[in-house]
Amino acid sequence: MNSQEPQRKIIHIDMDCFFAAIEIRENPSLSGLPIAVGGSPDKRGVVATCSYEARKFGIHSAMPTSTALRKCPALICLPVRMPLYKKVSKSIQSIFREYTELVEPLSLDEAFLDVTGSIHCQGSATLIAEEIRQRIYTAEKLTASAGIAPNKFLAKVCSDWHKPNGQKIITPREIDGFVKTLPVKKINGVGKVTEEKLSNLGIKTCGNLQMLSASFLENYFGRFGKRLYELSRGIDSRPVNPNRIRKSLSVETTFAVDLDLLESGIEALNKLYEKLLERLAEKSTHITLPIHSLTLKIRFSDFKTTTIQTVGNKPQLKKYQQLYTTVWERTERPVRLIGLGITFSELEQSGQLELELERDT
Ligand code: TTP
Ligand code: MG
Repeated sequence: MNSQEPQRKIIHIDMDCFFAAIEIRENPSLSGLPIAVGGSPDKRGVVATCSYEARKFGIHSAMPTSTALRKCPALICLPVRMPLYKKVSKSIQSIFREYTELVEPLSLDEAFLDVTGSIHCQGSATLIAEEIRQRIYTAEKLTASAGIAPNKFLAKVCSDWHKPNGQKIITPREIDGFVKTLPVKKINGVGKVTEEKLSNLGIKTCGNLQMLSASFLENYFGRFGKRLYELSRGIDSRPVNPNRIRKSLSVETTFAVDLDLLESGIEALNKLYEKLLERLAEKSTHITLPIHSLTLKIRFSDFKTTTIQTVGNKPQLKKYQQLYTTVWERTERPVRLIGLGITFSELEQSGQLELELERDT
């Protein structure tokens, strides 16, 4: 970081069990019970979120509702009421904006705030976070957790630390000691695969990670290696960006019955394509970047997921159909979910050749 710049004060706020907490607020008799909000089990829906009582049974976001019910037969499953959650989201965001213009929402229930120059609470970020959480509670009867740190990475890690209804601060002096014991999986972008790769090298904590040189990490992990080098030292210079530009858009659907014919898959894809066009039209006023590629996601009956992508500067049904046919001919396995996506170019990427990328999860 440039030593001329003032030390930044970043707050990351994250609501506790957001959808579930709202449902409990609306119907307090649900309080203390295992509840899940999401798709219904007979339509093969998944859990969007669940209460802490439900989490004790091992239930989590993205788990099929049918699995969740097996784990906890007493689970109360509620449908998603998006308009209600969006209203609450607007309300909390307007509270954030009373403290700073520099608010970067990450989702309906989560945002970064840069309060470096704030005059509120004598400029104390800790007090600002406390006050904001109190204001949210007063206005919405919902609890939030917060992380306060000199950068986004650490603030986000901290907001999880004393969840629910808690907050944690890391001062600049505490960074070195904090990251030493921080598990590498806490780094955003370190998923199961990277965690295992690192574990094979004997690396479990950011402290361990610091022993690897920048050039080794770059050779081993490519561009992400540089980021690992910095984050393991608690360095993150990304600014809080109040006008974050959308980088992708997608729609997906899980079928009531697996699709085991190419024709039925294409038919479903055609329908989904209409939905994609609608979403694109809805969001068009927020989109400022050109389209760069088209993505097809397929989840098979065994839950294996494949994402395949092709370059394109506008949505084209034919291209999605071709991608689907390619994947189908390769595997011919029953399909449980189809997703269609569009990626916008981050930088100028003109002159690129048609390419296909594939990722299996
Ligand atoms: P999260 O903040 O990840 O989860 P949460 O607020 O429910 O719980 P926590 O206390 O651990 O923060 O996500 C916020 C909301 O976004 C969540 O209530 C539901 C929705 N969501 C989905 O719809 N699908 C998902 O896979 C995830 C992770 C969240
Ligand atoms: Mg949350």
